[in-house]
Amino acid sequence: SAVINRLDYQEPAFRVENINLVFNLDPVTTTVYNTMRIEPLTDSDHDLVLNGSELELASVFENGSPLSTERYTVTPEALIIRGIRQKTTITIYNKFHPQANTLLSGIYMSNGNFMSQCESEGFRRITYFPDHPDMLTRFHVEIRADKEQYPILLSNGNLIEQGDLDNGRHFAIWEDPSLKPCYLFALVAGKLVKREEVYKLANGKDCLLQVWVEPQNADKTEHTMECIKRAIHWDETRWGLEYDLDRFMLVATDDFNFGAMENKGLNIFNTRYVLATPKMATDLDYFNIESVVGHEYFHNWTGDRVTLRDWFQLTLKEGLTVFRDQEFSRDMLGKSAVIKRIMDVRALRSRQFPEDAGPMAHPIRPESYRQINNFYTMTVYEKGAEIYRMLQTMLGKEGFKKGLSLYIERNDGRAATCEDFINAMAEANGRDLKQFFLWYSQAGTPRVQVKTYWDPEASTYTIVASQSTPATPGQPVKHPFVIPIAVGLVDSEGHDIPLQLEGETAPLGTTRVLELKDEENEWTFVNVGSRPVPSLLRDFSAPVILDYAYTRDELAFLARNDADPFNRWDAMNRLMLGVLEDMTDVIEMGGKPEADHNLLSSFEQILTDETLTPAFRAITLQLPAENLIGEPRAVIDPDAIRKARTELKAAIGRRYSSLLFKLAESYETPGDYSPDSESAGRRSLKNLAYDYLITGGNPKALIALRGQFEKANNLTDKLAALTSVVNSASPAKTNMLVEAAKEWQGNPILINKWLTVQASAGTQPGEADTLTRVRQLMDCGAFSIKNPNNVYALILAFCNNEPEFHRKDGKGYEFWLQILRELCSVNEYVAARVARTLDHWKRYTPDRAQMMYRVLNEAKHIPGLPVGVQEILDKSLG
Ligand code: B3K
Ligand code: ZN
Repeated sequence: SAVINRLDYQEPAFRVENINLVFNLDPVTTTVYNTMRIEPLTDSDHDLVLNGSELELASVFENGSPLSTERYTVTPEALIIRGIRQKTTITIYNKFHPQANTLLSGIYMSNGNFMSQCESEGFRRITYFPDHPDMLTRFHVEIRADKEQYPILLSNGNLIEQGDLDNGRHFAIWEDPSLKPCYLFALVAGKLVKREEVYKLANGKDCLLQVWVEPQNADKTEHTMECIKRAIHWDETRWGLEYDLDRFMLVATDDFNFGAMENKGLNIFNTRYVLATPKMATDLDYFNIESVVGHEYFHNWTGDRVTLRDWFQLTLKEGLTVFRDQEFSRDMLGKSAVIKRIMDVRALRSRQFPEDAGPMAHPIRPESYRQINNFYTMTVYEKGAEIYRMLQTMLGKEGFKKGLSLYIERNDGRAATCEDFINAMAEANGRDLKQFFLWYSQAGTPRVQVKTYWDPEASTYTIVASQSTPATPGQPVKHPFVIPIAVGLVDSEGHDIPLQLEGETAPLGTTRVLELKDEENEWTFVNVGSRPVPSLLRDFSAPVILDYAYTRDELAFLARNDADPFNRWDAMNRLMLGVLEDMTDVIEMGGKPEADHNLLSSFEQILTDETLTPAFRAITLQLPAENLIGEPRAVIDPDAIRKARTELKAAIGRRYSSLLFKLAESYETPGDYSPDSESAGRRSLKNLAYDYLITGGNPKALIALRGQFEKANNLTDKLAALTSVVNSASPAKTNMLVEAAKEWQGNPILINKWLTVQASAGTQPGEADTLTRVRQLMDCGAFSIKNPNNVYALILAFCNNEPEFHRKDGKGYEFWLQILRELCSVNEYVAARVARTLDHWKRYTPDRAQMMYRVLNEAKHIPGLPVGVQEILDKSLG
């Protein structure tokens, strides 16, 4: 169907003053009475368009009397009412079918409970309504349901009344005092148990906090509750933003299309971001739960109270809220804060940069879409977050905070645009942000090329930076961005030089943010008596690709000495990437690659540097992911890349075996499990050491890992052991997988991890290939194509397993097509995500590219192809 364009936005012609909903819940057919107080806003003769999708309309009334059929039209997508000239009351009686709702949008069933998901356009699958984010209204909701089956009835806001009805049914009435768009509506009903606590807000008011889960999960929500309290407190102290309702509820479900949802006062979460015990959640899970709980909570201000004018503004809430959750996690980490920055940049480079360089490239505020669900992307979220971070870097923390306060003050209770945000920032700081705003409209990752000149006679050091941004679909030519480049200069002793720019009277600090605004700019530092090594883009001050001709010696030097911990990590990462590129080249040419000695000695230095935290050492010594190695290559050959990476890992494992062993043993974490960053760091370094060792073929490592697998009191160690062994040649993996299945059975989150370990593994000589095993796992009883978590854990994990998915015989692509076909009739949103795994087909070896091209074209003929999937296929084929 049609393309929606940002510039076609039209102000609503009606206002919905309030809505009163009465639900009669039934899994097969649920009925809704929907009464809206409607006010026309213009004099002109507009029709009232109420969106509706897969609904059964029973009847329509105006002010209590049936509306004559001449006054309205029903289409598969809308109910259109004509002739509303003054304030009036419309009542609609409609039905829908929760159990048949496999799209998991609207109201659907999950393990016998009713759950809802409305963002972006799910509310129209519940009842007829102007389903646009700028349509703010007040909700009054009555839920009626069987009392025994559905003892708990929840919706947004405050519980006004509850009681019994006839026939074993009961009801609850909820009223949300806030104005909200319908995408923030939520309804939950079923057998749920809660953890609850009364928490004192900074303003002295009590707030009731509740975490609702299925009964078998009652004991797994302690961590989540702690995270909610931390998030509330952080938002109060860092930004002065307080919670505004008497209660905050969070509900967990196993059936969810993505991570979580910020419905006003009633967040709904995928169980994987809620449930945690030492035996079912890894350190990373504990950490991610904190960040997702924070994210959804922070939406209360950036998303809910200030919402969006239209979906094109998505990054206004998402980019900003990701930025806020990143800052939250960093603040919670204390002295290990840089770890979070490293993880975020790693994700940006490995998933957003490719998106920005591919056929789906779009600005953080897209100009058009066919299916908005396709635009909940790494670009809108993660690159978006970088845009807000750059503002904070340029305006300073205080300046940014002032701007955010002004933005919120002006837009509270309104549906805002990205312009509203930038204008507030600009005004609060007295700055012109016109050029900065290009970050919202131009796609593509800018490349910043830096050259440096040291003049020994004048003792000056000049930095010349130039920028260029590649063409992206629909945007052949780009204007220069404003790019904040944080710079330090490191002397030969490894110390930062105090920085004084030409024209300044005294040095000021050791890190400067230079603003690159033109195609090329230069800066000259004075009093630079010896040649420094530049530390560029500190803390990753802008989402760009930095080109600077570092020698390997310089990278090794920075990895050891840079005062900016992010750049220490980055230097090591660049060094490893460079070596891996070379090794891949050699393999592609049929040679035998060798590990670089500079890299090896840096590896050893960092490994043994006790001044660094174990967490930092672990993350710095992890080899770059395969897709990052592929990214800069002219043609991607996944086999060569995996081979190079495995060889390097093995070489390191062999070369430093005794050191790695000693280290692994000394970083055991005895005693009770705790997910704190210090203990997590120790585990991560230990498991990294074992992984190098087992890849190097060390038999003692296998024994140690089997022991760890059996005895571990926490999932981090257990899963790390399993993963390392499964990726090794050891036949021990078979038994370990069987044991894990026995122990994890019945816990969907653990079973998903079990599926992922297998879908991500390589094929060892003599074993059944990974694809065959994936097919078997689909039939193992623990997998359902209707459950998105299952699909992500098994299918998506396999599609991201480069050499196995991109097998030379093309069977991976046939599998992709078969799955896509099935998913199209089950859940088109999940289908669209799977479809995207081929969007880089052009980058691969010609034989592979051709086969991908063929299945992409075949996919276009899937009967009933949803427009969202079609949009992805069309763009991919470009
Ligand atoms: N706002 C939701 C995402 C909704 C996705 C709809 N396709 C969760 C979040 O970003 O916080
Ligand atoms: Zn969000």
